[in-house]
Amino acid sequence: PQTIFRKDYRAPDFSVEQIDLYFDIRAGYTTVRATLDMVRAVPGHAPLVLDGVELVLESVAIDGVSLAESDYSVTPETLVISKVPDRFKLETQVRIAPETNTSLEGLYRSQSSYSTQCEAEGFRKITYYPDRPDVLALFNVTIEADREACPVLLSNGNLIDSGVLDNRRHRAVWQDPWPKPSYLFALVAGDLACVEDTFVTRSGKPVALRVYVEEKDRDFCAHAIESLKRSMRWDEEVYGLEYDLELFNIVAVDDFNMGAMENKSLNIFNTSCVLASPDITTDAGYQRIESIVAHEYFHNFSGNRVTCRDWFQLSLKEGFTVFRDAEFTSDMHSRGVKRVEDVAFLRAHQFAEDAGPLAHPVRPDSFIEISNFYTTTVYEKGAEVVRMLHTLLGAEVFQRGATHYFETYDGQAVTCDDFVDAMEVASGRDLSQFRRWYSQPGTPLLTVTGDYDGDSSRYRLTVEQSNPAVGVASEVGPLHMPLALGLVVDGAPMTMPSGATTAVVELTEPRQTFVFDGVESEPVPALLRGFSAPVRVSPEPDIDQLRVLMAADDDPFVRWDAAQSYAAQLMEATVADDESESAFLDAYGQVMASDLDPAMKAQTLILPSEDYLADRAAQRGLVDVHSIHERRERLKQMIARSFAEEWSEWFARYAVTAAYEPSAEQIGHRALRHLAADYLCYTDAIDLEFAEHLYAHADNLTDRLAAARCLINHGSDLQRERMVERFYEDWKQQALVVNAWLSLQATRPHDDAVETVAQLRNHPAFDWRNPNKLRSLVGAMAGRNAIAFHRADGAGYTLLTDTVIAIQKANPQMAAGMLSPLTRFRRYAHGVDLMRGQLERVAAIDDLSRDVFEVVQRTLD
Ligand code: BAL
Ligand code: ZN
Repeated sequence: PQTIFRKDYRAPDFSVEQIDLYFDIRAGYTTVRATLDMVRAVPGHAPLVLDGVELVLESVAIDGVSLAESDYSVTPETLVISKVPDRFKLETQVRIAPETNTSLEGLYRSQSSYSTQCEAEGFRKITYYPDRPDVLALFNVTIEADREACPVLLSNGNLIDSGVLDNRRHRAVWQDPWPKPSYLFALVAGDLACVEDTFVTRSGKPVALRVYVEEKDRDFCAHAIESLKRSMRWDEEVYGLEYDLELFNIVAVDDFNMGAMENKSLNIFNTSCVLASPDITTDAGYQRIESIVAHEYFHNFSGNRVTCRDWFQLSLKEGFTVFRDAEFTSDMHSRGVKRVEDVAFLRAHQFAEDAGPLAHPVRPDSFIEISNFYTTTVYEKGAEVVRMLHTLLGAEVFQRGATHYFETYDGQAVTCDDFVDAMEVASGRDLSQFRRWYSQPGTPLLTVTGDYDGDSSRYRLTVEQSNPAVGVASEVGPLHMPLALGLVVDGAPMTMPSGATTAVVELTEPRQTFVFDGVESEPVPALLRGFSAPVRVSPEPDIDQLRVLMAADDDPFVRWDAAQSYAAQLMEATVADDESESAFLDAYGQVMASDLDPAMKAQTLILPSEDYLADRAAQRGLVDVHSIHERRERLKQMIARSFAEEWSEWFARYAVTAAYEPSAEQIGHRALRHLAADYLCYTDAIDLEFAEHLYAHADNLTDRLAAARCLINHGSDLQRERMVERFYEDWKQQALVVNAWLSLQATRPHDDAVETVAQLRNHPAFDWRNPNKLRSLVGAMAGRNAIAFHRADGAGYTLLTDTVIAIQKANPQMAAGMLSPLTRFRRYAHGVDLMRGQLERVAAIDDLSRDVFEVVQRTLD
């Protein structure tokens, strides 16, 4: 397969002013006629090269004249017409087969509906087209299908005509007034129920909001609709952006590779990211749905009205939109909790990606298959880069920059540099050094030294920056980043000359010293407040300093981070030491007794994840997942025993008696109750009766899963088997709950979870074609069950690899994504050869898909 380089970008030879698409949907095949009004954009005689994959070409004509076969050539991925005029109408007719399209790209069938997924390059599976984001066209779409099988016919924009045809068929005609790239095209045809609401924009324009779902899911749409309305209002209030059509559709689809897709005015969602009810959705699920609905809505401007010039610029829309949705969530709920959740995710997943063979810059320089670059680096690190601009420039200037960006580039396909340009214009600042964030992979390291002089009440903080992934900083140049910090003096954050307790200093040099005067006694520096830059800091504060930060700093992130570091350092200690352990338990008890709000308290009391501990271990040498698991379990046992009475008391105290709602208060209380339940499993006082009781009396999925996890992970064989059986019997009608049931079994931290997962692949509830099932079962075992996945005999690796091999032709995108846990093989103390062996087994396959080929090649290189 061919590697594509960013440096080779060339503007398109032809533009498309308008495309008229006609879909004739029949059982087993669909005919697509496309009429493109094309104009030569670059003077010359370049041939017309259109993208097209798995299309059966039936006819091609230019300006009404059919072409002979000798006038064009067809390859597996292109249609080439060597001679075309400067302006012409191209008509093609192709036949496609949505029913047998298992890649879930292009037009495919899912349950009773036909639907599309075109980002990044799915449109070329629908018709011949210049399938690249910098070709923007007006789309008119006519859909014809059977009235009974497909009563609902949807595409982008406005419905301008519809009617009944002969032979039980009907037609709908959609026109999108906004020019768009092909990746934002969408079509849905099926038998779906519609739940409707209205939003009135700030200028008084009513917008119809429609959510289309399977009839059985009709009652699960309210949360998504409320989330959508909140997002629409927020974008008006914060960014001054008002929705630009009179209709906004969301469609829920069960078979979907991604979480959701921002097609213009016709968002298509994975059912798991839109359907909600207390019985099928967890507390975290409610929050996730709200943020994904918001994310897709925000793309209407950051992505759709201003789009990407090429796929190397993917973070232009994704990083910015993740930043926007995070700010939305922070404004709707707790800013501190949101920040902590996001940093925990970034550290556990993006830091590992940035330290492994698949590391790439936020704006990659090359790819074989763009689908492989929908990564935590492009999304989450990209959002951190935007957040740093926000911190450096301040909210007001940043907002002016965003407005300038949306106004200047409206209707255009632009680059990450254009985004930074807009911020430069708004701020009058030179951000050229900041741009390095877009081109440098790796997590930078800040090495800090503090020096206090009591005589002059002066504290000097020296910061050196380096990037271990790319060598010494001086070779590539230091990065420009904000370091937000405070000084805790005598048990309280010191007020800085600005009047605030936080100072934001700017790092631009390899080594800088910052001087603080009027510091009355030796301070404890609170560095990286709000996680102001996606970096590591070394050395970590020592235990005494961490205790001060946990108790006295006024930044929620710093307090949480101090608690994480404290627990991590204790688990990493080479010798267990009673004094340190009891000091830790003392600090832990103080957090339990503190007046932190319940959600933040739960976050602070949850021990660092095994993924985060693995990332830390990888900084020092090789990762021993079993040792990490055992040390964490040991600490849990210690905490469980020390606070056994408190956990019992909490379990009773935080019982929610009111009917379920996903409110901050209830979510916080449930989090504390489930934390207590988890610890109760480590005490031998009871026979998990509390968990049986919790399951039996639950009115929501969050409680049921917490109870089931206790019984499945800690119960006797009989308790486990009974719980597994009962849960399935109770919920087998709800696909999304069945997915959670699969994950419960796949993540049981035990060697034999591998056999369980292998068997469940033959269960009637499992479906090889459905990405949610693959992720919930095999993906969960490989990504969230280190004990099973890294089993000494390699059975976990083999199971994952067998699955990847089984699906790699049918769904290359999923297969490549699922390989990810194997790609970090070099960092493990055990299993390296077995993992490499599995990757080599994949590499040896003859007809490897491009997606999987690229991942394996980059990993083994
Ligand atoms: N654009 C793909 C899905 C998303 O990031 O919204
Ligand atoms: Zn997105």
